[in-house]
Amino acid sequence: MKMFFSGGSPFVRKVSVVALELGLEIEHLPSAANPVTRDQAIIAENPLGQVPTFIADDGTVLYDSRVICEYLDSLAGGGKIFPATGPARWTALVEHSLADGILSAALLARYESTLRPEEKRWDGWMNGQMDKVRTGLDALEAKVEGFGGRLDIGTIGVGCALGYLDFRFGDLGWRATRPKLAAWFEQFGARSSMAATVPK
Ligand SMILES: N[C@@H](CCC(=O)N[C@@H](CS)C(=O)NCC(=O)O)C(=O)O
Repeated sequence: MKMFFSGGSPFVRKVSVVALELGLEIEHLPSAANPVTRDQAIIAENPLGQVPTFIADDGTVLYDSRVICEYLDSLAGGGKIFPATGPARWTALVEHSLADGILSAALLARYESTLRPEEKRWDGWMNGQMDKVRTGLDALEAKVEGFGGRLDIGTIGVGCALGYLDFRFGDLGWRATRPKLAAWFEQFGARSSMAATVPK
């Protein structure tokens, strides 16, 4: 199994954490994913040119991170990271969507401030994306007591989203008004799968 990899991508990190938790090994393929310059090696496999893009042992190409994570879970027998049925499944999937939504907004904000030429930047756009991050974090603060010691695609997604905010938005200060989320992340981030994948 191989995956186009970027050490700074929170979506790649999510796949890596799932693989580690399931005891699966994925070879890393170098990548230069970028929405402006675009990586033709990835595009040859995935027209969206994004990481993570995954190539299974039988050559099947999978994207995006949601599909790859579910595939890995199925390789490990299923129902381990994605609860198979019932309320636990829908809870985890909605948390996963919320975490990915926070990440998508944060990533768009980052592209705005690092890729877009300064004279073309639009504060309203940036503020809207960062407000999405804030309202998403507030919702997580309200939900986090329900996380308990759960390890599933919901909690892994949230852990990777918080890790990305610490990595790229260190001055956001999200912990100040979200003490329960901060306490949960302190513990969850200490898992060996999370410690082994901290972005550099
Ligand atoms: N929905 C995708 C999002 C992946 C994504 O946005 N990856 C970023 C890196 S963090 C990327 O490849 N950006 C380059 C691009 O969008 O062209 C997933 O869950 O895998």
